[in-house]
Amino acid sequence: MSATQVGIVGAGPAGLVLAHLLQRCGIESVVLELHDREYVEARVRAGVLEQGTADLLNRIGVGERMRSDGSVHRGVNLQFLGRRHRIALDELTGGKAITVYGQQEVVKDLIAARLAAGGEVRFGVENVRLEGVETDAPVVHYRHDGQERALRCDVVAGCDGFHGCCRDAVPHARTFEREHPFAWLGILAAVAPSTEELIYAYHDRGFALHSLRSPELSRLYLQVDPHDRIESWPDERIWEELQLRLASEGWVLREGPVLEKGITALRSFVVEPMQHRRLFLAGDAAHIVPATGAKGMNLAVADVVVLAQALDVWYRTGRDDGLRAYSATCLRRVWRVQDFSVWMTMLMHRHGDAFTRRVQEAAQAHVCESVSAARCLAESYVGGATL
Ligand code: RFL
Ligand code: PHB
Repeated sequence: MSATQVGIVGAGPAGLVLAHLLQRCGIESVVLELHDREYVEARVRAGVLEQGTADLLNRIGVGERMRSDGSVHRGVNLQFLGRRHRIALDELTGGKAITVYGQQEVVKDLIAARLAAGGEVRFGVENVRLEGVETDAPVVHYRHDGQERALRCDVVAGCDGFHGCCRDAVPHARTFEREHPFAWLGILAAVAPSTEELIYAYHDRGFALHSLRSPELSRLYLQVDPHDRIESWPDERIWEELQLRLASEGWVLREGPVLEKGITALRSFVVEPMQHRRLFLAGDAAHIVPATGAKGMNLAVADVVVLAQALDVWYRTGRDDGLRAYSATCLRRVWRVQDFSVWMTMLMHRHGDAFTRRVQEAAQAHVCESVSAARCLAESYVGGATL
């Protein structure tokens, strides 16, 4: 049996950032990942980093490519029935901004830095099972290279995403869940973005979003029915729908080859508590927010910052109050972000009856007309302080 101080299950943003933060405090860890490195590095997901997340990546020394290839956005556009309204993030928040940089690029940077520093990431592990998380010596069992292996640790960090196994090891957990009646069809297209800043568009035919990845790559989304299948969305239909929903006078949406496409349900999910004795859940393993607020990866990073600080104090002084407060500390941010993400979702998607739509239109007008409403949106969008 091998041993380490912190066994980390999952090499997504949560697991990899945690490994870096611990290494900086001199705490050893091993990361166990189900998929191979190529798969993890190619998975197209989030794109928006809050100011605090970008600052943290810079602080831990993995921000070089983000600074050169990512782009800092000082505003976002909301579009209601063809009329575009810019939210000046920096002016409304005292100088804060977001950074647009693909999650898979963040993951590549984290893996490269981890391996360069001599840290361990075991890719392609199967059948992970946790034993003894209620004791002082939990063990992570797994299969690797056809052999049964075991990793003894002081603490296990469950960073294995929404479909992982660690959450099941929290007994008496309470889950809170809402399936929103929409899904997002997302595409990555080989075409220069038609906009410098994101466009969130509300339209009679449904929501659409124009995001970016690089000077040659655009990322776009459409609200679709959660039961829709990707086969019923050939590329021509996707572009046709994007043209309709994003249309604005004097503006042209450029089209290009679709490199990747998929449908993801919009879901809200929270598990309480996020810990059980020596097991701590972080990121999507503990909570999912609908993508409209662009918060999932940022929340994952915020959790592991709290965990790393608590572990640092525990190892240095033996004080465990930070660890005991872990779940409560994280859940305060999680529910605030859930509130913002659900609000943004309801503001921007086509849903409900005629009454709901009138209320929605009033909320849209309020954001455009009231500086304090716009500031509230901007502050939530750029995110709070990451400890
Ligand atoms: P991840 O990234 O899912 O990583 C979990 C890792 O654990 C592995 N794993 C296991 N490993 C070992 N044993 C097992 N049994 C395992 N089971 C799973 C998985 O292979 C994986 O490598 O979770 P993490 O680290 O918590 O990070 C969360 C983020 O990935 C997620 O919240 C975001 O992608 C959400 N999200 C967005 N977040 C943002 O902050 N900004 C955005 O702009 C944004 N846009 C999005 C999004 C998510 C989307 N989709 C596809 C769900 C847009 C979309 C369309
Ligand atoms: C993305 O670029 O993938 C993205 C941007 C904003 C969102 C969600 C996803 O709200």
